[in-house]
Amino acid sequence: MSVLAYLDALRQQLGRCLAWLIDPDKPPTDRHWHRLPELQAAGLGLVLVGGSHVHRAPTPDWLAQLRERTACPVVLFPGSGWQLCAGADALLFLSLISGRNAELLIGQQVAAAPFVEQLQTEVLPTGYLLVDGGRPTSASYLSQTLPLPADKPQLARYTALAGQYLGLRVLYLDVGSGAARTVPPELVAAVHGGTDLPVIVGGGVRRWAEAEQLFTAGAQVVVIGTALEQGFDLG
Ligand code: 1GP
Repeated sequence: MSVLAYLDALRQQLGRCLAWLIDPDKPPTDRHWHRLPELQAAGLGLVLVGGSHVHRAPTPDWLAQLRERTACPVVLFPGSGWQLCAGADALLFLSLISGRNAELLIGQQVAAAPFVEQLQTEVLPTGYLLVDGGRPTSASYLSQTLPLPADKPQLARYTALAGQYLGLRVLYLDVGSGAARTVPPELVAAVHGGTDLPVIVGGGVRRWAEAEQLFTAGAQVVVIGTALEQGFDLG
């Protein structure tokens, strides 16, 4: 099954899964691998690799090891074209549709297209919506874009709907890594209820209860990165 078919099936069947975001600058250690069974029992369904501010691209060897150890699809989440690497199951081909920075809407995508063509990896056309998470993050600073206001769920919904009309197949709502708060569940609900696309939500999730709220609001995938580096509490 393709990763897109998997995400579409989650959307249609009201399914949900956790995604573990791995920063290639901080590859997993034994401490993380020991927690893998627990994460899998909690519904780990995807492993994302990448980020907006990383210094090291993944390597094909490293991705191969990851695929051997997890059994979940390994999906690239590249903050820029130089993070592209062969050997993943799929690639989130991102366009920052909440912003008005032409480079991140279409410019870098044009530059990356010849490399993506060579990867022979499933491409997931993904609308990336940066939402205000209470303080500037690497994603907001580096993208030089204004995040969507967290208290304007309809604005987020219409942004997502425009992405759907443009042909995007996946939505990623993000407050950015290490944000002070998560995407508000009301905003997730507006986007989920107002579009037909699978919704990935990430940024600032530190407790299981927060992930549960986002799932209940309509997220198909909740991403956890920083908190897993620091010992996310699944209890
Ligand atoms: C960031 O959505 C991801 O792009 C995950 O954020 O590191 O805060 O979990 P955290």
